[in-house]
Amino acid sequence: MFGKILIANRGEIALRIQRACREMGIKTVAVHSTADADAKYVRLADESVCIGPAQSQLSYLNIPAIISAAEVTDAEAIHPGYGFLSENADFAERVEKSGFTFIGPRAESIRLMGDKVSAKQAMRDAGVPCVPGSDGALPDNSQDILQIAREIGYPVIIKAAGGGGGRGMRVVRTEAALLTSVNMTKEEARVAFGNPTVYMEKFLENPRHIEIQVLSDNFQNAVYLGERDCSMQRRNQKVLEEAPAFGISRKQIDRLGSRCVEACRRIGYRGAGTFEFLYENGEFYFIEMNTRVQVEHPVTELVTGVDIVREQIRIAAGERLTIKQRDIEIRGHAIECRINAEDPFTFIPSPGRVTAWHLPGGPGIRIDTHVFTGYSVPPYYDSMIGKIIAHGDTREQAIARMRVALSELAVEGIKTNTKLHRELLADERFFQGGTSIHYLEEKLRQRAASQR
Ligand code: MV4
Repeated sequence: MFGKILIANRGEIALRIQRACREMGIKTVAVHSTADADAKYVRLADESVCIGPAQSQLSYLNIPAIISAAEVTDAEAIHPGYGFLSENADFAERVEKSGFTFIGPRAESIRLMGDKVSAKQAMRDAGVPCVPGSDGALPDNSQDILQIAREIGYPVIIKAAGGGGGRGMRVVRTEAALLTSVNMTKEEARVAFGNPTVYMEKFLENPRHIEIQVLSDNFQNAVYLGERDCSMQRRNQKVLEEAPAFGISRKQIDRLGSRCVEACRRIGYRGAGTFEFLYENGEFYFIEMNTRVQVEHPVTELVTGVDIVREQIRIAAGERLTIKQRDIEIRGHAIECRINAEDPFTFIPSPGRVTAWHLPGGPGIRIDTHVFTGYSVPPYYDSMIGKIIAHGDTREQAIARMRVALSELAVEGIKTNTKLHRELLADERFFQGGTSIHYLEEKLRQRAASQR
């Protein structure tokens, strides 16, 4: 096992990773920008290194500074967390070439999944169900593009190979709009991702976003830890996640999970990963794979009892998965609310000093946050400042516990989206379960209209 790990991230996930390390008896190195010098995870780390100014580009995305920090502190491995450099194949490669272990998949797997065309091809070859669409990249010839769209049937969606997470996409509803839309998406993709490659899919009008969590070791052992429903989102930012997904049978998840595990073995995947699917009319369609630990990993931890970050570290250290698929059971239900420092109506970020911070507690409540009374939320990074996760025997109990938790949460000095969460937890359609990826935005439109 590693003696010392450098955590190349900030905020709640830096603290989450640090806790896993400390539990395992591993020393930690925190790296931080000047804006995060007084952060809790910096204080609690065995060592810390300032890697640059507030701006992410010069600190948390500064590859040479992070590798130098690992060198001067004699760290053996680097955990990238989520966001920042976590899905940067060049970073993973440079970490390994510098003699450190990257706590994540091989650079080759990150690259494969980073290109959405190659990712989809690999998954299709491995028997994972995909959205019907072009076989790979769209050709240059206009007649061929028109023909592909006719075969798929309108509406279609044009997506950039270099995109993902909702960036570089365009819905096309008529043949008249197709070629212009393809060219515009290509041009935007060339500018944004340095890669003009685009592909085409059938556009699914009202799906849910269901994802499968996997863990895979270096010895062809892989397991799936069930699914999460992440449909409650606004502008591709998840707001609330839950596990398991309401109304989807275990049998169907088991079939899908087995395909994901098989795909992991085929591509020699290592570490934690998430297969993202759209779910519509009882069918799953693969869209993307994330090669990192995700923000919403705690809901899976609470329903499976598996410590995902600990497993990431064990796998990176070359240990075998000790968990067998038959040992994994889904126990009860978990819901996560992401707490953001933002206005609950305009969603404008609200950085600043937290003058009061009262957290909920009690049975089935987990809080992942780096915030404390007196902490200043810096304006330079993502507005998420913590997560409340509620677990119960049933979805109803998890909801009841989350409602109590949200009623106890008291934050002063900055605005948070707590009010939005309270409204959501009181929402009849949410209570029924199974709402689509468009539900929250529709609800927010109605809320805005009723304000006028
Ligand atoms: C889609 C889709 C409908 N049909 N693909 C957006 C994020 C990126 N991961 C893929 N996305 C979508 N792809 C087809 N063929 C709708 C979305 C989509 C979406 C997906 C998941 C979660 C939230 C979303 C919000 C808007 C659109």
